[in-house]
Amino acid sequence: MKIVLLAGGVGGARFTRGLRDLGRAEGLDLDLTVVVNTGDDLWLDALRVCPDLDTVMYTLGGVIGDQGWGRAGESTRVTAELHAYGLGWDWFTLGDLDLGTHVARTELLRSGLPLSAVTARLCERWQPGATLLPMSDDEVETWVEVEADGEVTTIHFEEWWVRHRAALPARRFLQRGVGGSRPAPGVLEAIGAADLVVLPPSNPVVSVGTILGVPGIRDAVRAARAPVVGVSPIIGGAPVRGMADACLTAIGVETSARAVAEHYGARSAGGVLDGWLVDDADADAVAPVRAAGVEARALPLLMADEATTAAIARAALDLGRELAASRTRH
Ligand code: FO1
Repeated sequence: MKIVLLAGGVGGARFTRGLRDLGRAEGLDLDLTVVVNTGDDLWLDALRVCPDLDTVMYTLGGVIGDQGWGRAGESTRVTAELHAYGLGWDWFTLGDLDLGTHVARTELLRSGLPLSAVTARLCERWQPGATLLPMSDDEVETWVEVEADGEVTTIHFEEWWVRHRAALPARRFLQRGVGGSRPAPGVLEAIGAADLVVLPPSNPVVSVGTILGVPGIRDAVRAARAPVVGVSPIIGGAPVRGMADACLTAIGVETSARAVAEHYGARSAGGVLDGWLVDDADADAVAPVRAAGVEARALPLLMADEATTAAIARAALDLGRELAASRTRH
């Protein structure tokens, strides 16, 4: 069964790990492709840093740090040296092991390889059990237009997210370079060949939204023969982690499981969704989401442990199967 996931960082990575492990545990023949957001990417200390690609790669490779990014068992001697020279961002930690990845990636990029080939090369070491594809080989960066001291400026997403903890009200998100960007090789083909497309509980604005903003990807998802099932990143009116609420507010979307489903839109009404999973706390969203043309189910969505995560992955597979069956009946 070919499954394509459009993922950002922690939520998307953890869900994908749960789906992979469910497949292994139950002997399901899952062929997973993760199309990963690269809008968080940045040049720092002359190195290309790809936060979401690394979070997915490290999580599936079993070496993710406890905080959900970077490496387990990390040290920060090199970054301390860089800060001593007044280089880098003193509020953004590049661990020593993590720097190994950034140096390797930058070397491979400078040798002329596209990001998709570099990602495949790095994954040879980590054996993630899924194919990782950047959404594009072209540089696309999310910048945030903010107003500080009465002055409007734009800062890189990571500065807004990490330095300011998304506390500076975002006026707009700008995906620099997205207009001329193309889907990375294999992205459109994977979506077209999929038996199921999943929007895991990643940030709907700056992760999934950025992926869908690459010319061609939204249309490919809308045209997919596979059902498209999303998992709400909002439980009980709040994001599970991160600051997706600050992002949703910035684009005028209410922070609720229902509003995010409506933001993605029903495929039958010009959007991308056929199915939507909400937490039991948001069971009251099921009826209105169904009324909007998206089949919905309520179940525990907090990925607190492997068993719960597996149950959510199972629910996504089941809903996808039901949607596929109902579509063939029409
Ligand atoms: N997040 C933080 O809150 N503080 C950091 O110092 C930090 C460093 C960092 C380094 C590499 C990397 O891949 C991710 C890092 N992150 C850090 C997380 C990052 O902000 C998120 O992974 C995504 O960009 C948002 O989903």
